[in-house]
Amino acid sequence: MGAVYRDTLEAVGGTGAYAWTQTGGAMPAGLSLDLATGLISGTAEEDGEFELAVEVISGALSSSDTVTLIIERPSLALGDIINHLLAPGVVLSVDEERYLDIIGNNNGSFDIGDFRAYLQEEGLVAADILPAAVVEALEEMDRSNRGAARKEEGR
Ligand SMILES: [Ca+2]
Repeated sequence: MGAVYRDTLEAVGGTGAYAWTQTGGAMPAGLSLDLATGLISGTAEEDGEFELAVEVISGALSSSDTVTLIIERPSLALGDIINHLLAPGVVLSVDEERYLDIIGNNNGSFDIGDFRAYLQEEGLVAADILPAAVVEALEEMDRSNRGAARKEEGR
């Protein structure tokens, strides 16, 4: 979850041109199958085991099979996430940051609300430990800080 995934389904024995179809199962959110190339790609936004039924057609031939995708959550240390909040871009990888954003508000960047979502998912805080107004104030502070950081970079 959070990492870019790319893998191509392969078939042999056809005419060389293959058309793929997903005939059953559910693709994890964030991933998609390119019907012309068999490429499964994207960034998974949910974990679990996903069994897909696929069919490939080439000329007069066809074949069916199942593909199992296992999506796992990265194992992160609380201390690393806190340090990353204090020094963004230093501690966690881009994939780990993306994972935290996915379980948070999925707005494309890591923020204090994503950290809160992580704490809730891990059972480290109750769902209602912070009133919504406080969370909004923290997120506004985070946005302001990012704006200030961008201005400094622009100098
Ligand atoms: Ca976010």
